[in-house]
Amino acid sequence: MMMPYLREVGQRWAEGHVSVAQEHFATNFMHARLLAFARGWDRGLGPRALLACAPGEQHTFGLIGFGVALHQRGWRITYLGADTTVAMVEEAAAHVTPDLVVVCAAMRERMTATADGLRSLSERWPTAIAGAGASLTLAAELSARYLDGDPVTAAENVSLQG
Ligand code: B12
Repeated sequence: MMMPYLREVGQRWAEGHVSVAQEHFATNFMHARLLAFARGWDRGLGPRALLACAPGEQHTFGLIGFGVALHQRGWRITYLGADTTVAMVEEAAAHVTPDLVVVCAAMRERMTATADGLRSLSERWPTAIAGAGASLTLAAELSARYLDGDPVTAAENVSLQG
């Protein structure tokens, strides 16, 4: 419900119908609403996913939506949020021993800038990349899994395939 709305805001913003202030208001509002759905998502007995945006990446909505959808399917979520270094992901992974690490970016450069780190991350932990900056080709280069499609469909696939 919120994802198409955001696209519309972005579109209208790009076309000049929405001011930067309105767009900031809308995104901050949306961020707070999405995180309200996320309450308690680290609890439970199911498998654990560790979620992070790539270094420099501020687009968190897709990742939060994915976390909410995955928690609804019984997974526990550890969420590191925007602009996360691979070292931070490694440190968190050592603490929570995730069943899946997901790194997300809207732009490909954010992934490739940290390619070596992501490659060594995926040697240690089951790692997937997602978002518009990810692709099947890039995932293959990083020896990672690619989460195709929208966050809800991807959560469904992960929970079905493990
Ligand atoms: C909200 C927003 C912001 C917010 C983000 C707030 C937040 N906490 O997330 C703020 C204001 C911070 C922001 C900043 C910027 N943004 Co912005 N933003 C958007 C906007 C309006 C919506 C993005 C969004 O969340 N959509 C909802 C998600 C779910 O949909 P989606 O992005 O289309 O993703 C699809 C898939 O990629 C996938 N997906 C996405 N994430 C994930 C995660 C998982 C796990 C999975 C499985 C799938 C998945 O699911 C979606 C549906 O298929 C878009 C405009 C638009 N029309 O999309 C621009 C947009 C993404 N932003 C853009 C840009 C350029 C920027 C800035 C560089 C602007 C600037 N000059 O400062 C900065 C960069 C910040 C940074 N360092 O990362 C561009 C990106 C263009 C590109 N790809 O190169 C867009 C497309 C706007 C545009 N038309 O130019 N932005």
